[in-house]
Amino acid sequence: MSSQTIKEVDAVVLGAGFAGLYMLHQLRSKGFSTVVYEAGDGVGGVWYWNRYPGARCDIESIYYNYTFSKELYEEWTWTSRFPEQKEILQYLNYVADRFQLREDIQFNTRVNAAHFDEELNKWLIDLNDGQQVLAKYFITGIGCLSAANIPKIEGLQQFNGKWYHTGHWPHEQVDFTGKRVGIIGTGSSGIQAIPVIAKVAKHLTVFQRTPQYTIPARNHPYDDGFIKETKQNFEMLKQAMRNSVSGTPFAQNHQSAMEDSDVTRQEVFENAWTQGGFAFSTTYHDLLTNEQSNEQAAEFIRSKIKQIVKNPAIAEKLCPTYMYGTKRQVLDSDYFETYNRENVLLVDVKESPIKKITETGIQTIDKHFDLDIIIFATGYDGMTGPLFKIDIQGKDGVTLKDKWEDGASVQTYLGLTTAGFPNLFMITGPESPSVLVNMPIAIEQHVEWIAQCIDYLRKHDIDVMETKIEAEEAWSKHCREIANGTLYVKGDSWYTGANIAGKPRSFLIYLGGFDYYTKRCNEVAQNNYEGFKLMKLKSIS
Ligand code: N01
Repeated sequence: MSSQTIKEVDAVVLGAGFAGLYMLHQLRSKGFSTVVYEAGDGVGGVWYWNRYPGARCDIESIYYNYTFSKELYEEWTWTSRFPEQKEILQYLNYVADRFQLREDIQFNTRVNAAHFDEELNKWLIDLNDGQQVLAKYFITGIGCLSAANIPKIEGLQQFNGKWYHTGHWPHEQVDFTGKRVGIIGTGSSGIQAIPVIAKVAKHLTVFQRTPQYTIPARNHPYDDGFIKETKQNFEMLKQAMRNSVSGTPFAQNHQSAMEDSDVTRQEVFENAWTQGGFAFSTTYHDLLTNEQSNEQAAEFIRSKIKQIVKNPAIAEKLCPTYMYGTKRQVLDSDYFETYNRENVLLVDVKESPIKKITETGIQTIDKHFDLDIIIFATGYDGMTGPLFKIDIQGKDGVTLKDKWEDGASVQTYLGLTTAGFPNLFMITGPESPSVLVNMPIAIEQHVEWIAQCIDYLRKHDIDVMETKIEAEEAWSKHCREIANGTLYVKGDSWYTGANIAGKPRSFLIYLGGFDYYTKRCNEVAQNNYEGFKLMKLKSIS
């Protein structure tokens, strides 16, 4: 093929969220020509798309930001403990302007395909506007949860009302006043949206398939003194987060829940419940490895649900029975309290499955529910879903989907690269710590590693970097071994792919700790990128 008319850059980055923005900043500051392609018309990634009512982060705002710039940390002031989507989006817009990133971002542009050209040793990238671009490096920053799951329910197209997915929420305000609303799904998105919509809608019907363990977020505004102290402690906080197990500066608890007496354990859980946020999940170290400990936590939350929800029959339906924490811990604001409202109805779709969507609402096997608006809070095809949406083709014409057998046999090296796909990097890819770590911190670590790696390749005149198969086999085996020692793998969740009909089951999050993971990535770099084949063009031809 001729590359004469095709635009060429050093690196193409996908997505202008936390990952893409920082990747662009890093590469540009090292002198690499870089372009970011973003499907939306603005920056923000997940925070651009998820504008549903009640959307906010479940990591505390003072930790949920970049740490690469002290100045940036000092300039930006969060207003509350758990930031609203709007505020995070404002932050990312501020970052984009502060570091003049927009000039190298092409908005409203999707990458349809990226094929590795073995003659040129470059990635040929096809955009949805028909343009093509060549890049030495192809870097995905598309997140783990960007492929929306809209269940195939018969009749959706004939519904006369409006319908939305939480992850593709319209930019204009949706007015629920006087409306009969139905919401399908009670994960993090549904649980955030339900209390907010219930306050405005005429009536809200919640179609619940699996009840959730959710903990009060106990969001509150920050006071000036706290913010000042946090900013003064920036360096300490940064180091604490970057050297931690989870990307947050919390000390790890090494105690088993079964070591405490019943009374003490109740007190520990009660304190965490009162504190709100993720404190509950860190009360004991073995909540996700020991079934007995897990059941203690689960029973505590069930007892809270029964205290809060006045109607015992509804409370019973809201009590989860799966193992605590094997789905993502949800944080809420008045979720269970919402079921005490007269205008809210809970429908258990395991008891009474949805049969179809009609012109006027939802028909379960027992009853028809008249609705003006249907909301799908039905989650995502996680981890591999966003990557499989793009036709990524490596050497010998093999696509990522083929290599990974639609997700049945995912193999990566450090969750960053995969054999047969030279010069491809995945920010927070499968088998990296990703979603079980504070994401901006996980992203920074990946971005810095990738930027340093590309810089190393340039300094050593290396044109092609490719993962050795034995390196990725060893990494994947290590990931699986750790995961199999936990209860996560027993859960039916998007972590395991069980939420998507027909998706092969696999657990693709590295659970060995962010601190260990970072150390391992650094060792690989220090050992001149062990586990990779580093090739100069002269030696290839
Ligand atoms: O999606 P989910 P989400 N019929 O997959 C149900 C992050 N996040 O968008 O459990 C009926 O968790 C499904 O039922 P079941 C966070 O990491 C973070 O809520 O599969 N129901 C479930 O109840 C989170 O974990 C934040 O049986 C159907 C729900 O839909 C991740 O995103 C906020 C169904 C989907 O829950 C995903 O959260 C929001 C069907 N056919 C999201 N299909 C914060 O930072 C699915 N369901 C706070």
